Amino acid sequence: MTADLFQPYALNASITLNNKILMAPLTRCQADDDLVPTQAMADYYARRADAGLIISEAVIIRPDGQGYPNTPGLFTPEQIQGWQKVTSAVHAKGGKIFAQLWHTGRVAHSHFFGGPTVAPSAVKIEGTVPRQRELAYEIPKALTGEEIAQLVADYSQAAANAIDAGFDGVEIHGANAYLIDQFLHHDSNRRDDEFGGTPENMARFPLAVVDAIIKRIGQDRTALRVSPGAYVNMQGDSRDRAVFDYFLKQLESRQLAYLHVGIFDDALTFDYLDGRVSDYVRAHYSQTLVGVGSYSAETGAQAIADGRFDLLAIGRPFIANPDYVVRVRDRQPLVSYSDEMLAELV
Ligand code: FNR
Ligand code: 8K6
Repeated sequence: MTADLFQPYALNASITLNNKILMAPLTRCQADDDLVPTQAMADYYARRADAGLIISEAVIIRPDGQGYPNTPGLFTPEQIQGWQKVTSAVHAKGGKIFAQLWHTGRVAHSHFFGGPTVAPSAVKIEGTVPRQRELAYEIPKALTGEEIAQLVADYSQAAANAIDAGFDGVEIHGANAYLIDQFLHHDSNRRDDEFGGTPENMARFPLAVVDAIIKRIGQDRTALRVSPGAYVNMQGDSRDRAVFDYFLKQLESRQLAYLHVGIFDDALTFDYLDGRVSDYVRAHYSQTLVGVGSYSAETGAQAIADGRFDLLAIGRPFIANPDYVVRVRDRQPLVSYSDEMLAELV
């Protein structure tokens, strides 16, 4: 059953993956204090180069996108050079790597950049920053139309920087209740201008980011992660369904490299999506879909065989097993993941 995972897969005319196992994006908070990737990070990614595609940990596009300590950036020359070390180490071992482009929106904290935090609307989330629990989340400043246009330009520049840094492409982080996702859900988007209120308006900024990046680096190198199901830092709202129905329909014409579900456990069901997120997206989007969320190689291969998605992303098991692909291929036992493993890059 898992043999099919080891078949090559053509994302498009320019990129063919060696196998169907992707390393999911995994924030590790181990960049240096200038948010520059380190040699230890290059070694960590190189050890995982036999994944069909590595999706990098989320990378902030500009300072006010930061919501956690020591998350790497892609907006200074030093950060671009740091990533060059990572991408050349991965390429030297025959691997491929996309950069995940990130702005946390209202999940940012002014502690990291001097404030203010920005979001579609001035609605804060409850709680405190992981790893820095003394920092309570703040009421964000609602973005102006001009500031939204600047964000689109900054995403596009970060995509160009990713290509300069040697990445094979980018995955736009449109998932997990961060900035782009905040525009797509009614809980976080209360706007009454052209960026809120209707599905067309709520999808306007996300589509502008997608289109600007496609224009800059090409559709073959542009991918997107989405979370139609609200499960973290977001309240679900049945009206969100119409927003994603519209958004996914619009994405069909963009010919992205792939679309990736953002979820921790794909067994979760959502009333307003009539079931699992992956099944909802598959029913509304016909091109390459990446499934994820508490799968094993066996259950993921079964889901691919059943036509539920095309490629499998693996997260936590890849932290515990740098040689995950070889272990699955050779039927060797896996090391179980535990949260303590996050302390160190192995
Ligand atoms: C994540 N996840 C995540 N997702 C994302 O889009 N960008 C990110 O930077 C991160 N960072 C991150 C860090 C850590 C420590 C964990 C555990 C998870 C979510 C991840 O990509 C994946 O969707 C989930 O981990 C579910 O897949 P697994 O782990 O069940 O295979
Ligand atoms: C610890 C700093 C790095 C954090 C990066 C983001 C990682 C993930 C944690 C998000 C919270 C997970 C929520 C899981 C919800 C499960 C729903 C059933």
